[in-house]
Amino acid sequence: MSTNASLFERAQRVIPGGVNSPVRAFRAVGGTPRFITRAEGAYMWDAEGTRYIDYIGSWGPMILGHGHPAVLEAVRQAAGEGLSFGAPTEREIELAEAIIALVPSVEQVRLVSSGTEAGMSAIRLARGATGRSRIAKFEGCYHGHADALLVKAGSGLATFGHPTSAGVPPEVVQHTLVLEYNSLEQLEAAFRQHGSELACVMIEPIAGNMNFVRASVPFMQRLRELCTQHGALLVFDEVMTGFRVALGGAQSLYARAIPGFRPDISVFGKVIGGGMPLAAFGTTRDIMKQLAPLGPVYQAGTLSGNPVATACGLATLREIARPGFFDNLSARTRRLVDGLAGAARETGVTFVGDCEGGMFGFFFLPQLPQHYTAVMASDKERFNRFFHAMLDRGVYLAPALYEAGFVSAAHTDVDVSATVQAAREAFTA
Ligand code: KE4
Repeated sequence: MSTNASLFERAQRVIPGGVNSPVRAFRAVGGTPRFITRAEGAYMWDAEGTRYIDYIGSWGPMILGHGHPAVLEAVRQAAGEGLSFGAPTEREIELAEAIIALVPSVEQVRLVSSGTEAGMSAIRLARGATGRSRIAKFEGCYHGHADALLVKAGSGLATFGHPTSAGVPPEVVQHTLVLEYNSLEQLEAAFRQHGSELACVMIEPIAGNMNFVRASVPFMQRLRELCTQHGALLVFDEVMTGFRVALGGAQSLYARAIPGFRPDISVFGKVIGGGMPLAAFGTTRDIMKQLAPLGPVYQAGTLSGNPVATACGLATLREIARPGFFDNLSARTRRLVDGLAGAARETGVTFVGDCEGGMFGFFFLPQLPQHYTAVMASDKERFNRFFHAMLDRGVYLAPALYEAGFVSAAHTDVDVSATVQAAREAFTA
């Protein structure tokens, strides 16, 4: 039988870092990544036969748990009819209709194959629709690896960014402004200086790429006002939060707090593919008519709207739209976070957690951080020890302190209790 270590050694010979996405390599937490052989419900098994309670869920898509019968049946049926046609199908219409029915701000969607592709296309659409080049994002938010978005804050207030990755020419990110998340001061300054030049402002409404940081309601309200006032489009990156924190995504939560709130463009991924390569971006019909073949903004994809992926996504959306689904998921996720906080109190560990729907995060900090600098002040070594102590106890958390966690409908209260018990031990490991 292959071990995780032997597989990792072999993988590194033929795949950079042994992985097809960097975070999987465990470099942030150290140790050997687990090579997963199969998953079912709330569990995954690695190459050595060890079972884990899975709080990654493929980084969000597996909201139903692994191997949901209705999803597997839909995929089997679709696969038998054909894997890919490169021609339109009725199922793409059905998935578009399902997304639009759940998200009032969206009148039309374009299906693509990854969150990166959706975010990149949303930026291009915003630039094409406004005729403006400059964009703004927030430090700590990740919107996929399109060049224009691999950027870190410039020095000083509201200055244009510098590349965070080699291979991204500085001129590609010179139009990208990077602001501090939840900073009204920087928001006001940015719009004072550049408001008329901004095509869009892109934000993770709940930043799962900073573990779990909420944009405050006053901040979001002001962002919406300034975008409207200056003609910049507000792009909600709901790749992680969409159909995960609520059936209508994070925007439905802000619409409850801010009357009439809606973003201009929404980006989706993860859950809408149910574990298969599928993402989407959408907005009003008026803006979407800028897209080829109707308008001048080009965007395309060989496997966009793939018939098997759309079957998987549709079956997933049908299940999460069932009455009570999010009530149950939210309650179970809340029980997990409260249980972890209780175990931390019992063991005298500084800990704070938060959750929304089936998404959660926690920090070894006295209070919830509001921005990237505060998140990165979290005790990294302590997190890494905790991560491995939990992994050794059969609980698979996100292998990085800046990543969120995910609960599925397949997680039971027994799983939550087992996780809390493991944490009680792991906090003092
Ligand atoms: P993908 O291209 O990985 O499908 O989506 C990019 C993306 C866009 N927007 C948000 C808010 C995202 O969280 C992501 C991807 N999330 C990461 C986890 N933080 C995926 C895991 C990985 O990179 O392997």
